[in-house]
Amino acid sequence: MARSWSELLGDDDARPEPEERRSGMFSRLRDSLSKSRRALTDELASAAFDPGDDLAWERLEEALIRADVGVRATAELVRRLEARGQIGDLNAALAQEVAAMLGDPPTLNVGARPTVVLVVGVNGTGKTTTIGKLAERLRQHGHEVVLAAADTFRAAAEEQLDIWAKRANARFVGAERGADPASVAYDAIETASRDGADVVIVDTAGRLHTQTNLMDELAKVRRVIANKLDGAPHETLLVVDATTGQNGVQQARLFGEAVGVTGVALTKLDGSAKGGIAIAISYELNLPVKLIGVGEQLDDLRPFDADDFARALLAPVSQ
Ligand SMILES: Nc1nc2c(ncn2[C@@H]2O[C@H](COP(=O)(O)OP(=O)(O)OP(=O)(O)O)[C@@H](O)[C@H]2O)c(=O)[nH]1
Ligand SMILES: [Mg+2]
Repeated sequence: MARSWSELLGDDDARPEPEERRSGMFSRLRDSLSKSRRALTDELASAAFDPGDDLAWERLEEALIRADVGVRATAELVRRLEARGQIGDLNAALAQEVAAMLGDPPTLNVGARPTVVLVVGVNGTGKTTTIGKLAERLRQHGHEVVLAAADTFRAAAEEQLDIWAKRANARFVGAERGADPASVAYDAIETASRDGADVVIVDTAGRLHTQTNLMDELAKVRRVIANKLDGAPHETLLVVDATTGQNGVQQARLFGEAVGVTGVALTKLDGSAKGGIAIAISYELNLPVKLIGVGEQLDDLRPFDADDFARALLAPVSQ
């Protein structure tokens, strides 16, 4: 049974009216994308867009590439805009095409018991923080959560996850330092199955996508999870730091080859001018962005909404 991430996490904006709530969330998203938006729209806003002007198309392409949309996604966006003939308001037209390219709202299959979410990524991208926020939000919405500290590389990593587990009232499964990360994942699924928990989230040590032996270790974690429970992991989330720009595409490609990534959590969008990477990853690799991190607070993790993202990224600067 697939459920949307926004249904799973809800939104904790207290305003009662859905419209008002949406606009509150939207303005926060717009604020956090302000650097990315400036990088993109400063270029575009300078003159009215004339589809007959080749230079205007060139400027548009350059602006998109500079904003980390990526060469292929940029070419596709331009192709779609050209196919429109009349463009009118360029920002609005671009926002529509970006939203269409980013696709449907992301879902998580929660029919299984437990649902297993494996979280992977390069060092320091925000894996543990994202897991902590996720656990707390899932708990708030009535899901029993088990956190697995399969980052056995650093003692501090386990402590950090344990703190989040206590805060979120989630079960915590750890191991001795240096233990096999795959065995921690195994134990956590066993614990969750025994206790009837709904979701297991497996934290892993950060690693470079180019470190073959560490990528092999991750593939083993995945294999052990898959052998332990049919259909698991139900989600393999790659956490990408939005400030890294195009390297994120390469990370997604190589992690995808090693462990079959099913979705991306794009963090630190709040401090990044490279939010366009969301479009590059999802178009070039056909890999949906499912969650975005827009700060260090609990409610700064949110389900990705293509329409809101596109509008926030391309809203006129004066708004
Ligand atoms: N501004 C901002 N900071 C974030 C976001 N997500 C995470 N961080 C910060 O990024 C830093 C690293 O976060 P961690 O969760 O420890 O990253 P990690 O991927 O688990 O790191 P390793 O386990 O060492 O690979 C922390 O200071 C977080 O508070 C975000 O969306 N926005
Ligand atoms: Mg960590």
